Amino acid sequence: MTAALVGALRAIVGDAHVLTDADVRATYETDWLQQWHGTTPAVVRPGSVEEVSAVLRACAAGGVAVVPQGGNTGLVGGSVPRDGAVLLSMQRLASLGEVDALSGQVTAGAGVTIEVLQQHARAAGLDFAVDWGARATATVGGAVSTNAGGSRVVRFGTMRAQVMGLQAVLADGSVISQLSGLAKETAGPHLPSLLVGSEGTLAVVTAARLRLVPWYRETAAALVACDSLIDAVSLLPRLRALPSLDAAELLMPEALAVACKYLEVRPPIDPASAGAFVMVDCAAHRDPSDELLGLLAGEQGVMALGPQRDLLYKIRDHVTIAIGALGVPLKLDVAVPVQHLDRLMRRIVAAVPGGARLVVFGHLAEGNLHVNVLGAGQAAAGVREAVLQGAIELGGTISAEHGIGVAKADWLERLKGPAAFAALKGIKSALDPTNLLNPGALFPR
Ligand code: 2HG
Ligand code: ZN
Repeated sequence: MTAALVGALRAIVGDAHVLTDADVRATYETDWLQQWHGTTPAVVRPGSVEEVSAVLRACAAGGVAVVPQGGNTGLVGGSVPRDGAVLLSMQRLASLGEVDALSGQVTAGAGVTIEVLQQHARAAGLDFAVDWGARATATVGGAVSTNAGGSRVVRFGTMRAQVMGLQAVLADGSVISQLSGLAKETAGPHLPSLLVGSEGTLAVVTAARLRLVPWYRETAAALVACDSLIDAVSLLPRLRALPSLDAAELLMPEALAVACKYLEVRPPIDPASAGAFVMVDCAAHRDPSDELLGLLAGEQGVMALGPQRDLLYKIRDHVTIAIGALGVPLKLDVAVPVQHLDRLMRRIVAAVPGGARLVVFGHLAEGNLHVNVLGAGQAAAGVREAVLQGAIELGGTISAEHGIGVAKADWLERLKGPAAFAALKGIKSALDPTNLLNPGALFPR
């Protein structure tokens, strides 16, 4: 990167927002779990869509690629800089529009954190539906770019279902903006939908028009102890029949144990006493405890209200951090049609070598398993192959909610098949012919 380009970037965003000191860059160059590392000549922090546009034009003119980054809570290396690319931090695009009660929507800058967005919606009596443990740091732009999921997908769908429109900057610096939030529009292909899940490879998302949902203040949760994963899956029809069902999370015994140990709390149920645990959460305008009690009749489990429910969520939210405290795991995020979940789990268990530690948890209703293997050593590549291939063979996916990033770029064609992959590559080269945007992520080099 030339001094002239650094000078041009400083002129666009201001000296204070082009970070070149190694110490200051360091937090942007490694992900939060220390899984991915890279270096960038400069972290650039634009404060407006116009600045993003000018930065992309300057980088294109200088022939330097750009890696966009939100809260840096990604798990697949998609927002960690590589190969001399400029790191485009989106955190300063943190403006939040007023909640529009008529449409039940809000416009949020890409750098708004999920937690701030939720608080903003709740102040207006509404809620933002996508939620997961990294809410305090993860941003709207990152959630859009990875089509984030989390625990409430069973009720409200993924990020894709919340995005009513987007503003984004294309590789040539032009701005596309569709933020009026029309719930109905059949005027050709929907560009915002194309950008959801595109991991910053087709455009840089600068703002999103988002659907809000009712804020259900009455809640009741339960931890159900099942004999096996098959028993956990067979709970689903009864869970789905609960009008207030808000989450159905899966904790395999090791995940429950690891999180409780990390938090130094007594597990609500002895992890060794069951084959799988389902954390059920219900939320409604009226107390859903009776509904949940009805489900629990005949099941082994504990009801968790108020502070106990908070503790259940705390345990669930800390599994990732608890695993990270034990080492850098092999981390995979796969999903299969729920009827095949047990078959997938058997393949996973069979692939993990003796001596390695397998921690599995995830989102039961979507057949989504988070596979974490500690101490796989030389066997890691084989485990990865078996798990990803297993998911594909069972009709599933190699990424349910974390994205492809650089971690699984070499698998995208295997998942999609040649025709779909060629179509995706055609879209990429039409929108970003010089491969300026996040090269190496999503599409293999
Ligand atoms: C979650 O569900 C996240 O908590 C992280 O998707 C999953 O650490 C993981 O494997
Ligand atoms: Zn998850």
